[in-house]
Amino acid sequence: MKDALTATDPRETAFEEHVSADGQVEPKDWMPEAYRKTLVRQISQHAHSEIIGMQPEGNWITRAPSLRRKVALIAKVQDEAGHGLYLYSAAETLGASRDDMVDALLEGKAKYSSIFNYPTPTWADIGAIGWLVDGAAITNQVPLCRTSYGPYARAMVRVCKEESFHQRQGYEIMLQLARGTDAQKKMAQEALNRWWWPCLMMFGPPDHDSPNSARSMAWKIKRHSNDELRQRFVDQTVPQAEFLGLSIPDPDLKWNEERGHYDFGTPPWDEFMEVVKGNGPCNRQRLNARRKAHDDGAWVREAALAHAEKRRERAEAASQAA
Ligand code: BYC
Repeated sequence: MKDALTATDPRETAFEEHVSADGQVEPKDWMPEAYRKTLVRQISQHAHSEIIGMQPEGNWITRAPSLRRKVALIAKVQDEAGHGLYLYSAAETLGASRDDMVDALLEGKAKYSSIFNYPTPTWADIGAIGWLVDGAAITNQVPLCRTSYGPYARAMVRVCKEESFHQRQGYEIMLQLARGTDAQKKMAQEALNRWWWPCLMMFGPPDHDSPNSARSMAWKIKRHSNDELRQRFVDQTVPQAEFLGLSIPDPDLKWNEERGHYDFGTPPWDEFMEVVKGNGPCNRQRLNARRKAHDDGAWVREAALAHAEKRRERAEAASQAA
């Protein structure tokens, strides 16, 4: 990959200047191949995360404790399917094929967010996902509304609006449990204990171990580094946990007056590496469920193709008759 400073192709120089001046890039604009590839990588991983991310919560739809909770959860999981579809479409504007992206996921070759490989043993886990996982997703995705690639930025605007409803429904579940019986409060605390560190690791490896960050930030695909966003998440979440009366499971968590931020402990990065390699608690289960859903949906794809073919034939016959 050519570095921005040594770019000699005038189109590349113009591209770098455009992006540096906060210009947006649209599908038909010229772009360096490495920029296109980086975007396809990030956007397709993001799409896969939304699609796999339906599973940990989807398996609670039949067990939601009231009709109101069930309706909200169904809507949330449907929103995630929609987010996956906008994102696959955004990647398609870069020339990526949807079939190739889906095959890569089903074959276990594509990455998706580590967070969705953890189990949801209790109803409080659904609260914790909404509060923490969607909270982390918002922290990461609000800056992506200003990412340099137009279709990705526009998809993020709608995604973030929906994520903020998801986050509030999760926090409301936690609030109710935290103000409930001792057993409910214990369930909420245990869910927070399970999700805290995996959520901090959602932001990706530390900056010094993040091979893609420097290039993606120079191209304004990423607007903030992994560590900056992780810190922002900790700073905004600690007061929310205090309001719930729950404790964050980190003995090193402490307000640092001088920095104006919370200091916090080191996430278990060995665990992160294992989860990303496919050895997390639920990786196999998640991929198998996705493969089964894909196979079960074969008839829908066939029916849609047959319908499209019929419409094409009818339109052709009508144009010949005219
Ligand atoms: N899990 O150089 P780095 C959601 C990979 S959806 C797995 O820092 P980058 C939600 C990374 O891909 C959540 N892998 O990478 C959905 C790279 O591998 P490759 C998803 C991870 O791209 C439903 C390698 O590690 N959000 O929130 O500069 C319900 C080195 O990392 C992870 C997005 O996708 C991880 N956590 O930065 C509720 C947002 N972290 O490709 C919620 C968009 C890193 O070199 N994506 N890796 O083999 C991003 O902002 C960036 O891609 C990341 C990583 C910050 C995630």
